[in-house]
Amino acid sequence: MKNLYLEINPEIQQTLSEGKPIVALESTIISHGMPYPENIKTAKEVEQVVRDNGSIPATIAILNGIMKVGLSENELEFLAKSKDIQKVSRRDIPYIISRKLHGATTVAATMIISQLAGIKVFVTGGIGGVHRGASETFDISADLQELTKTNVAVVCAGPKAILDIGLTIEYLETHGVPVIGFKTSEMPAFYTRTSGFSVDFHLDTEKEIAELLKAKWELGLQGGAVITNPIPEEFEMDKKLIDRAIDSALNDAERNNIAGKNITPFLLDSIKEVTSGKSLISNIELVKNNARVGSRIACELTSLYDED
Ligand code: PSU
Ligand code: MN
Repeated sequence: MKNLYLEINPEIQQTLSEGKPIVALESTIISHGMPYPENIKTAKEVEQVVRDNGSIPATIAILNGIMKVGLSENELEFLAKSKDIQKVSRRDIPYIISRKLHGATTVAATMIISQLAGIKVFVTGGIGGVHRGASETFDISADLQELTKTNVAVVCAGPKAILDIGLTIEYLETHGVPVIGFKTSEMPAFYTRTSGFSVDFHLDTEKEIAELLKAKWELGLQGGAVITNPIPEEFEMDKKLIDRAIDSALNDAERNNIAGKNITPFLLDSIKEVTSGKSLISNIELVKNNARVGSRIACELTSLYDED
């Protein structure tokens, strides 16, 4: 049956039917993760990096209540500029659709829509996780739950250090989500290449990662995988600077009573201010780096399925 809520653009439709590689991209990072015009510039560049590495990019969002897979330049521009775009996670999808509103999709929502479209690899900057102080606030991103049940691999630069990385790892372990380090044994922390925590599995090639994913899904082991790809050294931030920025951002958030879905965008913006824009540059570069690796993983995965 045709899904009337889902619209896949012709290029993606064609690529899907040919069984060629596709990489999904999220839109919260555009609407709520970066300011204009850096957001639109980055969105376009990231799509280009995906193409340059062999896959077709499918940026995902909800527009006028329709889940769109693959956006036009005008649609990207709209997401980057308009103030009318809500941040949409799993919980928010039915409301945004039934009210025919616009939504930028988080990691969780983008995974759901990717799976509906038949896309297996998804690239973002950082995943949500267990927030610091979660034992009091219960603030655990819906991204983690999604990874336990939706069969999409997420390529990221690790959880941001604004989170409790140790608890995020514990949560993923409990729920059986493999965390892979691409060419690293240490969990990267978004702005920095290290965190002091280990990943579960260190793999050095995109092909090995594709083989792990294929084995997981052929065995019917439900859920995704987190592929962590450290920020390139030249764009890594000074640990002291970023730690100070995070502490100040967290204090700011508390003083302003920011909670729920507003906290991640608030912290990102506050960190950008405190680091005089340095964090934004790192953020842009790490997403492009993830796009390169994700695109190659998608290619390897397609070749593995072609061999069957
Ligand atoms: N990490 C970033 N930039 C972002 C986000 C995470 O570096 O914009 C977004 C992603 O869309 C992620 C969401 O899914 O924040 C998590 O929000 P929450 O913690 O409210 O679930
Ligand atoms: Mn939250």
